[in-house]
Amino acid sequence: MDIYKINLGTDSYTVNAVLYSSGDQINNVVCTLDAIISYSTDGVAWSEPAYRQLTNLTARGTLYLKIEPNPEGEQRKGAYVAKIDLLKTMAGCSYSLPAADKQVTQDSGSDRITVTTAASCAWTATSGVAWISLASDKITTGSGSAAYSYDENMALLPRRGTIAIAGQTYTVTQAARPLSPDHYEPNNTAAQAYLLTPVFAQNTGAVSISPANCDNANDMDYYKINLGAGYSYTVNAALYDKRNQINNSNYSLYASISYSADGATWSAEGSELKNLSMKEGTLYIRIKPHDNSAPSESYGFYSVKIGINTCVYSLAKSSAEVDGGASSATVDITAGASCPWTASSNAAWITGVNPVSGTGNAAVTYSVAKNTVAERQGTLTVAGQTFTVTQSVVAGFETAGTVKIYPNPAKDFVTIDLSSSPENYVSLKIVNIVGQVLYEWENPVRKQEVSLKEFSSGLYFILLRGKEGTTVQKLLIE
Ligand SMILES: [Ca+2]
Repeated sequence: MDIYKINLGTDSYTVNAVLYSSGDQINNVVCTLDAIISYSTDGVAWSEPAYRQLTNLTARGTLYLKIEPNPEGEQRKGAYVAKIDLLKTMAGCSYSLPAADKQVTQDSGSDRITVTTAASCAWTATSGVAWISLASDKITTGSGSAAYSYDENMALLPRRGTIAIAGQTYTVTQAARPLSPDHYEPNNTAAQAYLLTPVFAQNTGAVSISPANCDNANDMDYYKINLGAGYSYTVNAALYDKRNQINNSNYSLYASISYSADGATWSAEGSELKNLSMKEGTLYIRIKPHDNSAPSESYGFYSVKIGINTCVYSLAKSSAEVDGGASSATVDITAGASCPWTASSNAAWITGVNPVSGTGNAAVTYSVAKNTVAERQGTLTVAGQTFTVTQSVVAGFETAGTVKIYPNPAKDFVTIDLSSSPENYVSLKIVNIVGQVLYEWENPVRKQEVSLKEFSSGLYFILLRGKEGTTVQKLLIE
């Protein structure tokens, strides 16, 4: 628990403290703690706790405020915000307000409260509930008015909120939302599914279902979206209901959502649709009561917010040229944040593709093996596109691809095998690093074992002279 104190001195103050906690927001800060607030004038005896507001306390001396987790709350740790208004009591000030009980409809709206007082008399207004917001928290001096707005009531019961204003309590009563079949009805089967038409801006589409309801425990609501040909899609749907409120809403239905690509086979029921990968065709969405035997939450209002990304994938380039040595390289994918892709090699010499799948922008790494034979091409399939790798042959002395020389490094002898080489060579020479010829074989064919007993250890070159030129292979003698 957190205890704060304010030293007020000998003057008398009117104090209003507003607590923002879970489900409640101030300036787009989402407070996560389910909290209560109480006060004390001596730090020993505490008031009954309030969930939202301490209204129009009269205090002097030291005022203590205590904020602690609601012992019956679901979120017993987290963040909160409290705002405290202190207004010095001014002798001779009286404030007159209109009739203190305002009736409003279930829809959102706004109004203002007029306060009449003497020119030197100050006053403030604070809301006691999350669904009523004051336009300003400034102190007004003299007559004036306090503008406020209220959210729509999505529940089947009326609700009552208070505004502490000029030392008085003003009450706003908001009507219940009558439960009758919503404007999407009849949509009780897949065949009757209500066609939603998302509005697209570039690659992102959005559509909302609101206000909607299950008007009885057996009401199932079907919707559909046509996804055009030529693209793949990622679909997300947030379901707002009794367990997942948004912006101080008070939906009363506890709902579940599922989807189908054919209107017949349905996914498991859940609380949202997350990153569905869809092809062209019809996406069906179904909302129904989570538990149709649960009294009080098996019917009522909900809303759904659907976002669709048309997945377009591009690669930074469509091909790469690499040299003959073993190496690694990357290819950059550009894709929407939730758009899934895969990457794989179509060539045995291109390996180590990493990562092999992902979503959104990424760099995919691949490795190529050393190429001693001839220039070659292979492909990767990355995000559905073909990426071509052209690899040259290793340069220099390692080009005698079809000539087998083993062991290498060699010790007492080396076997030179030309039997699988298509070329007829003129000569084969073993030379040391200064070019001295230490072994020569005229018109070499098939296979020869060469004794290395006379060779000291070190690096040598095997020169194979053919009709087109000379190739070189290194030989290491241990
Ligand atoms: Ca319905």
